[in-house]
Formats: sequence, structure tokens, C-alpha cells
Amino acid sequence: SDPALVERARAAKAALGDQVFVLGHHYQRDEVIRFADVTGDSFKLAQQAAARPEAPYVVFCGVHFMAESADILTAAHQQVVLPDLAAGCSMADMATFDQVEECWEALEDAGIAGDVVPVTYMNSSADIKAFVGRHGGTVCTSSNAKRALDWAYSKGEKVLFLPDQHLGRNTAVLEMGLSLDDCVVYNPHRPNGGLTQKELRDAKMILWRGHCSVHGRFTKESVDEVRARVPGVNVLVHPECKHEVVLGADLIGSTEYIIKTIEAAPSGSAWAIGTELNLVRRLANEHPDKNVMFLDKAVCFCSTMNRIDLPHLVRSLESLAAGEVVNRIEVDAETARHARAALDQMLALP
Ligand code: CIZ
Ligand code: SF4
Repeated sequence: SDPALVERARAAKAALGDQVFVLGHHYQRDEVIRFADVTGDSFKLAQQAAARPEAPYVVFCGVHFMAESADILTAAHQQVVLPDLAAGCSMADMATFDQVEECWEALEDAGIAGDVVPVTYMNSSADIKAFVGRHGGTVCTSSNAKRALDWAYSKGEKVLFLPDQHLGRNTAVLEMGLSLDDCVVYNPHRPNGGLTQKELRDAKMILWRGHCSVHGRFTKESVDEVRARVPGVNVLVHPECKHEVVLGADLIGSTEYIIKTIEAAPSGSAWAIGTELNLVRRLANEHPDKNVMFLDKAVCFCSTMNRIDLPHLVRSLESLAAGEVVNRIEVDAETARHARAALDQMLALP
């Protein structure tokens, strides 16, 4: 990256000192992540968001829903900045508030809303987290999905899982002992989700029809191909991958789990990793004694994560150093209050 920009980012961050706290998600570019005070997956970043209450500015290098959660979890006087407002998440966009309200009405019509505990993946808008908070549910991440489902099934017979069908299905079937037949997929683009009332009543897990455009592209063929090509390879994938991909893998886990696994792996071991490319490349560079490779060449960066680049970070830091807050993310108080209930429930999971 451009040395002049690196120097500008460094100088602006130094000028701000303790006034700024920079959070960086593992899928961010190297040129950005090097300026992060804390790096993590969405769970760790949610836990860390409130760690520096004396910093008036929090710069969130990640995507929109994460910056919203940071705004909800930080103190009222702290302002959260997203360096590029166009850094959204295609998965989060697959569940809108109106669609989820409509789904809940379908559950009411089927007579089961009282038995359903809504659980939303962190990768959802603040509106959806607030919906879940108002209906007594919780947020989860890929680090704690099993604990969140254990809690939800202690409260009700059924779960509505938003918006990632793959994380919901993989956790339900591989960690909760549910069968594929216990799960139905609610399609927000069809009347009644494309389901009969009987199907809704019989289901234990109602999966929203959403997915990650990055992880959803890994295939069973890519797993078979790498096993044929690299004898002894360990296949390690994120639970946002399709069920068939996860079934073909040796290990499944969140980005934090993936990082810890590679750090602990013996020298000379081979790893094919199914997650975002910035993270896999960084792991490969940091562990030259291990053969760390990407699971599928057809899958690539998360385009919205990549929108946060060094020029955007420089603009955020320099404007803050000049006393001007650009690209602030601010969740309205009413939404924040209910979303906070769902986030606090997650942070309190055993
Ligand atoms: O795919 C994502 O956006 C992930 C893995 C988020 C997170 O850190 O849980
Ligand atoms: Fe969203 Fe997938 Fe990108 Fe994560 S990797 S921010 S889930 S599109």
C-alpha cells in the first residue's frame, strides 16, 4: 500500500491518541487491520466495543451491522464511525424488518408464535436485533450458536433462526441432535414463507432463507478436489458454509476458532480453509512453516468488507483528528434499547 497513506494514517492515529479506539474484523485488508487496536470476529468485537469508555471515537473497520452493534454497546457519549457507509452485508440485507414482521404473523396464524423463540445471527440489522429483543430472544454468533440454541430451546419448543440458514441448520443438526426433517426453510419472498401451516407446526427449527454470498460459494466438489490433490490435508470451514460442505470437513468453527487451530497446528501440516480470503492469506503469511491454502479458488474476498481500504481509513482518522465526525453510525434510542436486550442476553449466555 501507498507509503504516504500509511504515514498519514499513522500520524492521524498518533494525533488522536486515546481519543480513538479502532476495532478491526478478521476479514479486513492487511493495510487496514494493522491500525486496529483490537482484532476479532463479530463476537469478540461486540465484547470489546465497550472496553474503552473514555475514547470519544470508535472507528469500526468491518461492516454496517457490526458498527450498529458497537453503537448500541458503547456509552452514549461515544461516537461510532464506519469508514465507508457502503460497507454493508448481503446476508444482513436478506432479512428486512417488514419481512420478519410478516413471518411472525404467519407463525401467529399457524398458532405457534407463543412456542417460538427468535434467535438472530449477529449478521443482521439493528432493527432485526430489536425485533428479537422485543420477542424475548437472543443474538448469537458463530462462536456461541450452540449455547444460544441451548438457551432458546430451554425457553420454547421452536426456534426461528435469522438470517443465515446454513449456520442455523449446521448448528441444529451437528450440535443439537436435530434432524434435517426437524428444519424448514422460510422464504420471505413467498406467501406464508412457502410453507403450509402444518409444516410450520411440525418444525422444531424454522430457518430464514438467507446466506452469506462468500461462504455460500464453497462446494462439496472443492472439498473432494483438495483431498485428492493434497494428501493428508485438513479441511477447516466456517459454519456459514452449506451443510454438505460442513459434512465433508474435518473441523468447523468461527474465525477465532480457525485462527487458534492454525496457530496450534504442527509444522508441516496442510490446511484447506473455507472462509474469507483476507483472513486465509494472512494466516498463510503468518505461518510459513504450515501449508495453509484456500479451499476454493472460485471464492474470493467479501466485497463489502473490502470497501474499507486505507484511503477510507485515512479519511476517517484525519477528519476525527480535525474534530469532525464523518460517517457516524447511530441507532435510534428505541431500536437500540430492544436490540441491547437481545445483545445483553447473548453476552450473558453461560
Ligand atoms: O461472515 C462473517 O461476517 C463473520 C464470520 C462474522 C463473524 O465474525 O462472526
Ligand atoms: Fe456478510 Fe458474508 Fe461478508 Fe460476512 S463475509 S460480511 S456474512 S457477506
